[in-house]
Amino acid sequence: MSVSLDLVFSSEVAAAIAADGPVVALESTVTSNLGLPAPANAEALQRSLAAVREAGAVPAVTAILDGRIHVGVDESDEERLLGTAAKVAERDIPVATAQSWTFGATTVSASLAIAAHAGISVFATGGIGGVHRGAADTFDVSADLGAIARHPVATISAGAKSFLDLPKTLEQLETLGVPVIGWNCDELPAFTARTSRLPLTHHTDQLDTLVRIVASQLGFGRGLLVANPVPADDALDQDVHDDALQRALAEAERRGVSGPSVTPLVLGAIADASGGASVSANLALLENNAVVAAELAVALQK
Ligand code: PSU
Ligand code: MN
Repeated sequence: MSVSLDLVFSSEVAAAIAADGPVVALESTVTSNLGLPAPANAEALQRSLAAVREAGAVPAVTAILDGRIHVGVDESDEERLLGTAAKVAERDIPVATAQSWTFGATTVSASLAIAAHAGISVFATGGIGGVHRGAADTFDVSADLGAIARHPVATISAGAKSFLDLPKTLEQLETLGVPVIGWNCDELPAFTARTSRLPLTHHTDQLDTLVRIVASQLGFGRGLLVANPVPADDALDQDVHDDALQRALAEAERRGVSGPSVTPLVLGAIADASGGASVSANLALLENNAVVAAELAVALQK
């Protein structure tokens, strides 16, 4: 048994990498049954793919399909990305491949591990995982944070998911040595809200500055977070959000969920409690992050 990783590239991604062209990695949890409800999941996928292509880059959705690690998914397999999945964080990848999981949906941490291995420098998602509320007791801190620190890939997100403990998430990112760069903002965005009111140490609105920051950090073999707020017109009304969040957290507690099940359950409960308003904000921020990621990938390549 040789020790090596077998990556399956879509034809589009293989061609882009061979030509040293711009590529943007995307996760597959958000479009699976663990992420957005149908048919918003299909819309999220198509809007993200189109946004990356329109900005001149090639999208590389990462996923485990029939036990193989895909970097970019050919159109004939796109439908599978909307189906029932097992959640695959970075540590689950070797098991998902060895046991030939039908559809392992990659989280941020798994996508970053795969992107780094494939030589892709930019990754877009919606909102990263982070330190959960109550983490002082549960120790529940998303593997996303360590993966962002460790892998030489720039992550573009609308900050971290709003149901997390955002001050502790920022502290943890600092501890891990992750630069958090506000893109056109100087406070940490809160996923479907434009701001958490938590100030960021670093920000820029200049693409050439962002490119130099990313190139420098990736040069150290490490990653960083680019925090890109949801477009103002698409942000979820703050009162609707806060009310939905309270109900979602109560639901999670009542159901007694823990571990990897927390994020999908709370996001689903916020969608229900906000009458679907969180879903349209989620679609807009995913697309917006894909655009910025593609612009960054194109500029990095120059
Ligand atoms: N978006 C969703 N549902 C999810 C996630 C995103 O609608 O489950 C995923 C992301 O892929 C993120 C992960 O990386 O949740 C974080 O999960 P955890 O808190 O278990 O680390
Ligand atoms: Mn967790």
